[in-house]
Amino acid sequence: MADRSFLDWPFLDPAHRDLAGRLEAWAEAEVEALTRDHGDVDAVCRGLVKALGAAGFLELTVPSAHGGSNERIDVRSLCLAREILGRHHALADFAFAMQGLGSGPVTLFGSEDLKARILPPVARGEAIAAFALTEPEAGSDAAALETTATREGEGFVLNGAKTWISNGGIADHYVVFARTGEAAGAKGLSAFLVEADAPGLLVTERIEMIAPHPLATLRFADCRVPAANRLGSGGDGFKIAMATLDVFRATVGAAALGFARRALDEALAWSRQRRIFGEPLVSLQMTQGKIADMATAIDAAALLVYRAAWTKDQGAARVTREAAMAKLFATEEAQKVIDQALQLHGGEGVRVGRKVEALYRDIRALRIYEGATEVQKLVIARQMEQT
Ligand code: COS
Repeated sequence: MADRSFLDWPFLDPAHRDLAGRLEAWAEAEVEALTRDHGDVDAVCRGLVKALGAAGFLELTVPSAHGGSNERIDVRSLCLAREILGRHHALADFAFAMQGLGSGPVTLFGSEDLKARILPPVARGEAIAAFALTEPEAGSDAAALETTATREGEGFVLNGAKTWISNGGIADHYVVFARTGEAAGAKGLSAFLVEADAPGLLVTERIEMIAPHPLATLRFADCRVPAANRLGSGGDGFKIAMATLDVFRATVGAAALGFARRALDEALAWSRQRRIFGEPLVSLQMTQGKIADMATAIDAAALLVYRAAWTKDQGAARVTREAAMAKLFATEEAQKVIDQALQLHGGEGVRVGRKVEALYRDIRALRIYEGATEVQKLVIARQMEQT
């Protein structure tokens, strides 16, 4: 059982401890069966969204005015949920997280009508959400995106391509960022809610990953979107994307933390029962050194993650620096922790089907998506220049 002493830290309230207990019990009972069949990753993710919705946990991803559990999205709850679900299975974390990221721009910047229409089904697990920012030629440099949205009559017409879109192909709607041209660069973008069945929206490629999850390339070919589906004002798109990422980046760190805690658990269990040179592997000082490094990295990452989440929950307008630090450190350290856990397993660590082997693949994308490690460093350095 993973260390739970962090639940007593002052960053968390009794409601968080209650949530952790309920979600842990649910995950223990449900996640294994829900993730067993890996032949059809789309079906697994649909099933997870449905089950998480039915159990009420997706209510954490939207505000209470629209079917959620807290008045404002509580970032500490999102982090706890991602950490716990991630410790059980990467896809359980993925299914949960995308409901938040995919609907986050609507929560933060949508009109009342759009929120009332979009958010309750997301919270019930009856609609699957997605966030479409990245393009073939605009990843880390998000402001370079080229998809266009042109005003035509009562709406907008979208043309262009998006790629690496999580939930692409199974989502019911996408928040799409496009160039509307109010100004050059970052100031000329807008955000739109696009229904998956909008004519002109095509899924052109499904992308296979080292740790599979639904992922696609989308094409917009004269795709018409009603003006009422625009989030915020024209030209606000980049700020909407960045403000949404401010909320969700710390939660990526939390997912990494969940993976790392699981790796440490696996390493401890293995090294207690594996005998080497006539004694348990865990008795070797070299093993103890690894375990100490892993446990310390995990606590340090947890402190950064819950510091960022707490700061946002206290009402900070921006947590750009805190969230970037949490994501950067927690994902990088989780990679090292998992690598150490795998190393302790010896040959068994690279056997397909071993949990550490899956974690080794699961963690890799987290150092890249929602702002690669190098982007987080850029963001942190820029923030330091402003202090
Ligand atoms: N919240 C609100 N506004 C923000 C913001 C934030 N976190 N970050 C930037 N902005 C605003 C800035 O304040 C600026 O507006 P003003 O000139 O009015 O102040 C505007 O947005 C442009 O910001 P900036 O000049 O920093 O833009 P850059 O193009 O230089 O941004 C980075 C560079 C690398 C920080 C940005 O492109 C980025 O985060 N890239 C990674 C994208 C990403 O995470 N992709 C993954 C997609 S999800 S899988």
